[in-house]
Amino acid sequence: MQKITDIIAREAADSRGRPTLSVTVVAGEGTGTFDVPSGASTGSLEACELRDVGGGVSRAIDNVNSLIKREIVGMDLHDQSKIDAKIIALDGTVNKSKLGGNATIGVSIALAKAAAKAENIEPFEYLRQLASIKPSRKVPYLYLNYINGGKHAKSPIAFQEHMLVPDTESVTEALEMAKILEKSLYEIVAKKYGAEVAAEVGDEGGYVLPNGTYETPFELSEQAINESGFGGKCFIAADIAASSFFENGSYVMQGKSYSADELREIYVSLTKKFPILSIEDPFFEESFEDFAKLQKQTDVRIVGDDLTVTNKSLLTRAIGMGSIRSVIIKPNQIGTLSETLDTMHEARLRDVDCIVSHRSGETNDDFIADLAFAFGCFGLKTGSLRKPERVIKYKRLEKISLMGE
Ligand code: 2PG
Ligand code: MG
Repeated sequence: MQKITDIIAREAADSRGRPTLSVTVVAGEGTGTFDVPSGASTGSLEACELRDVGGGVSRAIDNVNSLIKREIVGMDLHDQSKIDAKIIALDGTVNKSKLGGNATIGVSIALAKAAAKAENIEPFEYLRQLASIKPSRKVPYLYLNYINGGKHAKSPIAFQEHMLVPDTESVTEALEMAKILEKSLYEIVAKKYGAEVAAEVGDEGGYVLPNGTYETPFELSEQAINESGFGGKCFIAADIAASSFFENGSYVMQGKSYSADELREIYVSLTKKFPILSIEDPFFEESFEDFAKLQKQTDVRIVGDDLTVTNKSLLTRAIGMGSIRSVIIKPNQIGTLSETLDTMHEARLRDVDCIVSHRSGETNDDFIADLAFAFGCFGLKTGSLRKPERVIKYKRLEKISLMGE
């Protein structure tokens, strides 16, 4: 037994410059820190991110430094599930609104990192001791977000993310391809919109288009793939984040209203035109049936994010209704590592693939790369190579994918 001797939360800044928590768990030689990320297009059933009236996180920090610390200090560092259960009980709400999901996930992941350190193993190795989850791939696909829209950029493009997904099992090769694709996309955007526009960077490091239709990002992505010589070797993936433009029962893009059926037709036509691997959150977050209708009509994998918020019961519902073939995994959506692993386990039992994801407000923490690699997840979605807090995660994935080779 290795007793936890201290837990400390401090204030840090995320990639948008907003306050967030940095939580450290200490147990002798084992010290682990997790810097908590923060979403912008959040699902309404996500774990609550506790913020002060002015947007700070002092209440969440106090909860770690007093309430949680009081309960957890003295417990065994390796009792991840017991400690998470204790935190859940201490919170006592359905959405971690008492302690704050940002406080609880901070402690929960810092704990796992400290335990890995104490054992002198990598976090991905420790994660494999905590759960056994059926792999989808040897190494996750890189979901590189190169054109930002929706709530992540000042752009009329309603769809939030347009990603390039190199079709390879080598992270090194995928990153090499990404650099070439990025250069080519830069030239395409600069030629079409000017160098100033090409220099702009959205929340996740993507280009920000000043005009165009919902089809434009797909056209530019395909052009970049072809001009880079990667035709047939690189997919396109999209996160629509449709809840962000759902108004009074319809979807409003650039002043025009669309019904769910009309939007579905748009997706089907896009999948026929472009090499699309997956479409995330194509409809409002409560529209399980619309997701299912689309999934029935296409071979392209439909992905739940705001729909499922890393919550096992919502995932079970989505699977039962045939709404999705893949699910986004974001630990801070549910608030503890044990619940995250439980949801991932359930997904793989039912043959749904997991795509581990960052948040639009990120930190330099690279834990999600370990999470995606540990269980051979289908994908790691963490922005573009144009922002350092995203690059860190891809580089970590590359490093651990090469260990033992
Ligand atoms: C998403 C995420 C990450 P946010 O919708 O998938 O890309 O965005 O963190 O703003 O919820
Ligand atoms: Mg999403």
